[in-house]
Amino acid sequence: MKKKTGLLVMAYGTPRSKEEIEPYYTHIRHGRKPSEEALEDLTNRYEAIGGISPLAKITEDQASKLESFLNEVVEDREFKAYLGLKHIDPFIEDAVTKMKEDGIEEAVSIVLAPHFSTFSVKSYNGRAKEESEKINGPTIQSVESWYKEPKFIQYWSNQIKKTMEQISNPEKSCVIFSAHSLPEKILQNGDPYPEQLRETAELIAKEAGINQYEIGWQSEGNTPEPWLGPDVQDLTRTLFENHGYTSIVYCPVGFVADHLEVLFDNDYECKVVTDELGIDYYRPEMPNSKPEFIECLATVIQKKLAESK
Ligand code: FEC
Repeated sequence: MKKKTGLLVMAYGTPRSKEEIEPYYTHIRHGRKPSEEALEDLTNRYEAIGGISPLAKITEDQASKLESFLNEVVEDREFKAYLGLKHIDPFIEDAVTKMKEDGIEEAVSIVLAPHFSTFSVKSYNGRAKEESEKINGPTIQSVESWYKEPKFIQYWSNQIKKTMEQISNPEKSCVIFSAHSLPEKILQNGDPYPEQLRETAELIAKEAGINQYEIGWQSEGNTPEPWLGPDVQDLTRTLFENHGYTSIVYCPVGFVADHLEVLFDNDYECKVVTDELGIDYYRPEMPNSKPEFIECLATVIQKKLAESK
């Protein structure tokens, strides 16, 4: 008999309509309503990428394809996927409750973000475990990070190689690997986030055979405290001034889907800078639910489950 296994897929979440932008933003701000001005600014950014983000659909697709793939390749388990979101329903807690209602006793969880940080993955996993303990729910084995999974490295190195073929003088190009910035205070407690991004970048660069690459941070929050830098836009200017690069290849490897932080912060904001400098902008395709990425996530899950055998 196959062992029924809950597959808890956790992700950031996004508003599914214009009306949901305010409650979503309020949740991100820990319950504090955004000002009219901040709300308008965010609404305008969603407008600029087509009204709402494609993220909701992509996340659902990633979860259901991962469930199907795992059910094809793992013989002794029957996986059922549950989507648990950080800032909008179905929340992480809802997913854990649903697993319990469905009689799931054992689950494995993964966050759709490769790098661990106390701000992100730790809080996703913590919320899932806390809810499960509260309701005497399923035991959850949580993947903590998967930033150096060879299939993930392979995905991005293939994308970079493909992009480089489109560039007429690749020797004058530079790749920027980036992730979402976080407040600098995370460093005080030795958060591994920046080091993990550096490792991802080194592994991809090696596999893709590129020497000119840098690490940047993007999408920083609107607060007075210092955030991890350099910001990708500032970095673009510095690289141009110091090296005269004629094209920049943006690889937002801290994200796994087309969403606001990529479609606006990279494809619009970074492109404004490259246009101003008169250089070329490239941004390889995001993993979304491409088969090779689903296979990558499945491998990460299988490795996690093998640890407890
Ligand atoms: O709707 C979409 O298409 C985009 C969804 C989205 C993703 C995402 C990923 C990450 N964030 C991370 C950290 C922070 C911190 C703050 C923060 C703020 C926002 C705001 C929006 C937003 N984030 Fe996000 N993030 C996405 C969307 N994020 C909208 C609010 C407006 C703005 O600042 O732009 C600051 C919160 C605060 O004030 O306390 C910190 C991290 C990730 C990547 C890991 C993950 O996916 O969990 C880290 C997708």
